[in-house]
Amino acid sequence: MVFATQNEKLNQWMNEVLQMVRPSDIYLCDGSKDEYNRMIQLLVQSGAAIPLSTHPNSYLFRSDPSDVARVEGRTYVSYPSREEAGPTNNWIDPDALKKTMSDLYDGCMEGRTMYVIPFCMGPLGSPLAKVGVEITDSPYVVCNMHIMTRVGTAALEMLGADGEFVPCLHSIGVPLKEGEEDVPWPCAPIEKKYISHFPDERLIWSYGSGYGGNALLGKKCLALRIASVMARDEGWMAEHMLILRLTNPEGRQFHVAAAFPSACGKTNLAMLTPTVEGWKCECIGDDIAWMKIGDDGRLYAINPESGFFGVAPGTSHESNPMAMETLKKNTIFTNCLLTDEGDVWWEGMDGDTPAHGIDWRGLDWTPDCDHPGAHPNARFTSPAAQCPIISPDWEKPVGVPIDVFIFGGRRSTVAPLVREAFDWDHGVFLGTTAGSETTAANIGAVGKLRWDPFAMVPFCGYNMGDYFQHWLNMGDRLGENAPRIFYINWFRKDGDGNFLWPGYGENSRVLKWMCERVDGKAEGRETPIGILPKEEDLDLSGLEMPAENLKELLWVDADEWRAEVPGIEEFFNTFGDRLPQRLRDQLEQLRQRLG
Ligand code: GTP
Ligand code: SPV
Ligand code: MN
Repeated sequence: MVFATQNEKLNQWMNEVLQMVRPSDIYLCDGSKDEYNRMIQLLVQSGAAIPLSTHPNSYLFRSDPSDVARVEGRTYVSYPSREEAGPTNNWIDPDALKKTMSDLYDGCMEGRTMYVIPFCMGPLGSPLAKVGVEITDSPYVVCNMHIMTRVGTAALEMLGADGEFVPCLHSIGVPLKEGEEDVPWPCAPIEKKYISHFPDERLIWSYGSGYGGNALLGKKCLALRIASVMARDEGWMAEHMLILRLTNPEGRQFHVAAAFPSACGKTNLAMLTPTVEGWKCECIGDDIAWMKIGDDGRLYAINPESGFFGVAPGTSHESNPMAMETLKKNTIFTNCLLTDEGDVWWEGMDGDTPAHGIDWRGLDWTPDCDHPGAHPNARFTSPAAQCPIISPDWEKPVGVPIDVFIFGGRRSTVAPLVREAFDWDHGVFLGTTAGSETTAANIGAVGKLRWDPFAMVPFCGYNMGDYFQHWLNMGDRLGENAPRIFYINWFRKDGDGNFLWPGYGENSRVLKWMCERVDGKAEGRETPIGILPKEEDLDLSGLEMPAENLKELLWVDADEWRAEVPGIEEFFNTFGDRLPQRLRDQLEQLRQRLG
């Protein structure tokens, strides 16, 4: 052992890994700026990082074309019994999976440095925070973890001599033999990639990918898949949700947590610039919420992360000015286009399209190329503290009290702009039956409608039938203090394929209606699928929108909804007797309301 920490369990685990992966060097991260800069310099020298002339202390990386997004097809939740993983997760028996992966890990860090990254998810000292330790052979991962989590000495201090941590083992899976040349983005072929979770042991093993949620193990692996299991066992919630604070013209604050599937608008909503007069938005988090019932019986949320790993394409001064400000400096860009001026560019950015650039694959690109210059899942990694509208309370250890939950997804038809659930059980039913068209955030087909309950299908670490029950249980415990539940769809399209709703900052109009509902100031209109705003309930002042668009956005077509019911029933049946009866009852009630 080259070094040891105060924590015996950690020392033991580091030793085990060391013997298995056999690196040429080992390094314990302290989390300092100096360490970050040294690591980046290493990456610049190797050619993996390209310094940008337009953004101070910012760098562009290009991944291998096979390693551009999460790989849900290679992501496993491993329990002794398949039943515990449930129908929405890939499953391999833990002994078999460990055997396969141990063989892959055997000597996998030869010729490389093994970095040990102690990190904290959640504000340091928060009663909701959890410590993890990631071991990786990717300096790119180290730099990203520096931004996305609280890395280093402070996390080790929190861990102390006998604290608990989640061990997160990561390797890109490309040992370097003596004299062998490295490539800018080493990774293993798809069939050797494994993103594995052993929830009973609170253990994560990831192999073969260097990208995003496959490799930054504090994010989806720890803060969602493993944390969802801890949350079930300990009586709290770990959700794929943004957190924001709205303040109305009278100064009353509302806290909103919203779950949309990947690349469906969380970062955009979290940094909303309201277009309705007098309303203010502050950002608390853009991807993950950990929530616990406080002493006053209300539900309090923290953001376990400290940075944004945001989708670049579509981000502009027009759509998300606060994100554009956030990423001006100290940012890592991955798979964007490099302009001839040394700037980054992506599709959907405002201003002129560059006449020439180097695309995300490293090839010459001009606007008449038949492929995008930036990969559709190109991302920026930026410190949350740099967001101009980050809430002064974003690191408050106890979190913020949630008033409103929003579920939603990307559906070009059927689902209206917004509706409110009749009550908690109906809200859980809406979350359970969330459907969305797939996006580039996962490797696979894009634009295919799939069920994505609570936007958690890729991220729930146990049988989702039990997860639905956990939601019902939380509602029972919260009672009168439970947040109100809404369901939105910003993505409904007209016959020509144009979005009917302008979206982005204009979404504040919908949020305003929700807050008025919470305050008992807006009446609404009962329909079989929930409470919708009457046309005049939405504040549309200053918005130019054809009247027929609004009609269509708030239209509930009973025939279309009746046609949804058998699909829901079929989906429910995949959970067998793990599906709570209360949700079957909800489906029956919907059927009856539809007549
Ligand atoms: P993950 O980081 O993958 O979890 O995604 P996310 O949910 O944070 O999605 P994000 O906010 O990055 O949005 C992804 C895409 O949706 C971008 O291309 C946005 O431009 C687009 N988008 C976001 N909000 C809206 C909206 O209100 N209307 C429309 N039409 N598009 C939107
Ligand atoms: C998502 O896909 O939901 C993301 C990006 O937030 S990743 O970190 O790659 O999972
Ligand atoms: Mn996400």
